[in-house]
Amino acid sequence: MADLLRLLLQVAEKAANVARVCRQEAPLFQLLVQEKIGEDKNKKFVQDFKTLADVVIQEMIRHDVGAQFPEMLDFIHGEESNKFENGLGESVTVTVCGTEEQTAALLATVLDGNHTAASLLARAIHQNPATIDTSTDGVTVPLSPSELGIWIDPIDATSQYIEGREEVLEDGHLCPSGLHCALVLIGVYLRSTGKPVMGVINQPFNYRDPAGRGWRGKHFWGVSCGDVNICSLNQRKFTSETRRGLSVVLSSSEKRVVKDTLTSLCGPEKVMYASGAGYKILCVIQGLADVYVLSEGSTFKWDSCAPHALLRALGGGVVDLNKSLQSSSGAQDQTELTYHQPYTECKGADRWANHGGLVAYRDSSQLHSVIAALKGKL
Ligand code: 2IP
Ligand code: CA
Ligand code: CA
Repeated sequence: MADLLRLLLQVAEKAANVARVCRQEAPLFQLLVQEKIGEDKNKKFVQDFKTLADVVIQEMIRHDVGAQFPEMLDFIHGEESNKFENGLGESVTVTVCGTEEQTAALLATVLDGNHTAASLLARAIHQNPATIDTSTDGVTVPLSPSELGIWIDPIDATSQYIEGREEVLEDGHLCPSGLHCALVLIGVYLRSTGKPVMGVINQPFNYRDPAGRGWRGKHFWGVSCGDVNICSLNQRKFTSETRRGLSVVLSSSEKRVVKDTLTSLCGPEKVMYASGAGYKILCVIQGLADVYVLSEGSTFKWDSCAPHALLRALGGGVVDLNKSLQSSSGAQDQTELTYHQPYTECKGADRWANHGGLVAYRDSSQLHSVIAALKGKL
């Protein structure tokens, strides 16, 4: 299934192109923003935004993966529903059509007849991106498409994507907010057990091209199944530098008691804050923070599946925080998040929430320190 990995890397790059095209023209971007309503609303935000870019990206990924792996088509899920309402109150189902012209015509109905915007989007959807260097040669993945399902978050950290603040990233430093927090997340899980086995993360706004040709992205991938554990990033060696103490990354909206407990455990300079659930897990993957703790059920399967697979490939993982606090045995494998079963008592997006909160880690001894510190506090 190395061909699935290569396809996901290509389609994530195409998704990143769409995300960049949508930001390039302010009037186009304004057109794309629509308020979320009803059960699909992420309760965390007073106002959450659903963009046409999100819907279009998710449908494009579904289309491209389904074309090559038809066995997977019914198991490709994502954050967005593909029903979109235009300015006239008409409901349009967004799909990727056979030709660029047909897709442009369909998108024009969502964009209230704005053919310029529709053509720009359709071109990005149907264009094959420049081949990216994926260095996946020699990777073999012992899985078959009929065993697998996919979770897509077309754009994570939408609020940062919409706000659009530009930051220059420094190597080895966590940068709390800005466009670079927006990520395309594609995670693959085993239908039978719900374990995450493959993940692709694309960061569409990693740096500005020095030749002035706009934003350039960066991609990360990982595979973890059986004896195969490979990640595009190397496992960070524990040097004296990195041993200096545990660092955590949190959401700025995290509970006081969690902030205080972890500040006592790590020291104030080792507690950092950043936007985007996906970006915070990526910080752990990159070694910019050791652990990400979230005490609320405000993330979903599509937020954690892809980065979880990369962490597993690096010897870490993502556990359910509540389950870990309750478990006496410390049997970590029992508390790892899984991706195949909905909470049937919930409705809408909440069926797929990570209700018990989470802890993302690379090193299980650091996970244990955090769990021990938080026991009895929540
Ligand atoms: C959001 C996004 C938010 C995050 C929230 C996610 O996904 O990643 O940034 O909140 O949990 O569900 P926070 O930044 O406080 O961690 P989306 O942007 O896709 O709605
Ligand atoms: Ca998200
Ligand atoms: Ca999203």
